[in-house]
Amino acid sequence: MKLVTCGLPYANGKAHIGHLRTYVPADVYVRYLRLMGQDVLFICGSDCHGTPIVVNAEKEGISPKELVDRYHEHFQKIFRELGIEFDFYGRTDAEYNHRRTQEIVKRLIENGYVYAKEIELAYCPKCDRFLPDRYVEGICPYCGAIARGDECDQGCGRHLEPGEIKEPKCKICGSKAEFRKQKHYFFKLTAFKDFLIDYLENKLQGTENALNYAKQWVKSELRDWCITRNLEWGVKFPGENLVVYVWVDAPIGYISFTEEACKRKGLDWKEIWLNGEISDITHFIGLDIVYHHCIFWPAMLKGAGYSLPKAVVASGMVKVEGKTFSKTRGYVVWVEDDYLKAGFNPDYLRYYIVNYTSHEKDLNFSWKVFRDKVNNEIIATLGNFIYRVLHFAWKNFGRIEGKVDPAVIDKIAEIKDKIVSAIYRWEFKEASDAFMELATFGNEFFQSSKPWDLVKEDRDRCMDVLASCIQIVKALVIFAYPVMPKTMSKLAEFLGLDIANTRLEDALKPIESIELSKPFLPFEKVDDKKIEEMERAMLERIRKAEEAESGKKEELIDIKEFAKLDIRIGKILKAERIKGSRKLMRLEVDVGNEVRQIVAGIAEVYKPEELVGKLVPVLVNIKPAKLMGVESKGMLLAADVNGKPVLLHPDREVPSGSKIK
Ligand code: B3M
Ligand code: ZN
Repeated sequence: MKLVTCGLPYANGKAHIGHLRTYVPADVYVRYLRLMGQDVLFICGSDCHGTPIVVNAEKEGISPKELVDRYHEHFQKIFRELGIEFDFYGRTDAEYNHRRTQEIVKRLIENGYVYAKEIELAYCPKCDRFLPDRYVEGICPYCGAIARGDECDQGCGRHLEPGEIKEPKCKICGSKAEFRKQKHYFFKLTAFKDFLIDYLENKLQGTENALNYAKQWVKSELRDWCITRNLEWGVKFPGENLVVYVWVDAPIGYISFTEEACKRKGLDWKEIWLNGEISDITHFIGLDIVYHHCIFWPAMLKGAGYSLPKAVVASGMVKVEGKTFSKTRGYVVWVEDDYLKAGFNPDYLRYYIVNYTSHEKDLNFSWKVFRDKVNNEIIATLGNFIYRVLHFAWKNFGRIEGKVDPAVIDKIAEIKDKIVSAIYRWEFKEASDAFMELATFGNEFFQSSKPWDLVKEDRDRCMDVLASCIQIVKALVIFAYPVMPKTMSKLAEFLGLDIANTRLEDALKPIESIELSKPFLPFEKVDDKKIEEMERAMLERIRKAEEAESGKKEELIDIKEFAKLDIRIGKILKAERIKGSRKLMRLEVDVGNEVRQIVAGIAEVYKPEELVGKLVPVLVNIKPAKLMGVESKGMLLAADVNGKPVLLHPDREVPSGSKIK
């Protein structure tokens, strides 16, 4: 038995095209394997724990469970509609996953791979709580970008350990967090270095993108992982008032879901997960969670004595209309609200995802490309051939009994081999290009055989040509079924083919005799108006997102807030450069009732001698700061012209200390 899994979606928001980028190819893979006669178990489930879920539930004023229930339903519905058929779709907050997680954590403790350590954690004094993961925002200690507590998501992408983040702020109330000590538990990832190097270099298979990243990381930066968190929602860590980190119980879902699936099918899950060193397990994931699957997860399995996965297949990232995928900026395609509600055939999107580019590369979704791929490839090449053949044969004969051209069988065999080879290399584009090649071959065969002439001149010969063409149709239905299951199963039914019990090699078995009824058009064209509508909706969303973004920056304030600024006209009495700084100037400024020392970043533009005697506006009630070790009590106001300051002066002589209102 082979196990195929997909990364578990967080039950935290709706399904979008980024999810499908992993789930569709995985489903296609499983369907092809089954057509090759393999026994496959295909599982997935909702990832129900972690701070994003707790934070979002809190925002909506509902319980985490209520939030999770909602999106768990949603994902199941989306998968059903897109023909992504898991044998079992579980959830990580279910009893079976709590049980398996606790069992594995206990084993890791028994085996000496977990230790306690006192660490300094971000703590919000105002909310009176510790701030795990996404409860805290601050600065990445590695690259200086703004980062979340557990991940530098906008900068270098590194995983951040609790306590690592700099300048932490509470995400709930916005106050400055402090650091407090608390005992937490760590998984000794560093103890697995040699094991991981060997596993990654000699045993693990999968796409190059995943393997290459993992090999680099394991050599450069392996650190022990803190596996406990201060939360209520999650799987309890034995003997403590803590839960395990979501990345502990989420992958363990792969095991507990297998158990549940096997229970229902009368199979033994241990044959997969407790079956010697490497087991026939393939994980389909997104490129952003390679570290978790190629490093953390195998170490955990090894430490607890479970079998290891055989392959990790990582899909490239998604772009939308050429721009980096982003939900907040509007560059997203929501599966339900954008795609399904518009009434498009789900098979079109499946084909697009699989056929746009190789699995490892970035996929760009564009509505115009979508239209072209549907109209020029699916319909013009594949659909047309199928319909033309079936319609012609039905209209002129009804029953087809003829001799299939051996060259046609050879071509089908060649295409079948191409598909098999591509699938074993996770090259889904190659597999789908192969059946399109067969459709092109079919079109040419039909065209050059001129059955419309033969039907008048030589009906037997015409019958043979049609038998060959229908043979190609049958092969196409079988070969394209994994990519377009909805349409192809309808066509299979039309041909009297039991697709659930069909094998790829059945495409080679000559059809002896077939009785046809009136065929249907397998595909519907995508029209330009509809595409324009989709584009307009997307642009509108992007515009709104931009507006919301700039609205945030240009927040309106009232006069009371402005009145808090104490801005006065000051007279510069003295100016000198600060040693060691190109930009900074030390000024002595008379602001009316006192002379202030102010440091201003104007030395690149102004000379000290041209400043003395000048009148300038100064913000006097700004908190004092030290710049290059020199205290500054006040801020000079200036116009910013391409990053360079231009000083402002009153229109006529005014007394220093004049207030600006
Ligand atoms: N829930 C989703 C992600 O980070 C995360 C995957 C878990 S797989 C065990 O893409
Ligand atoms: Zn960073």
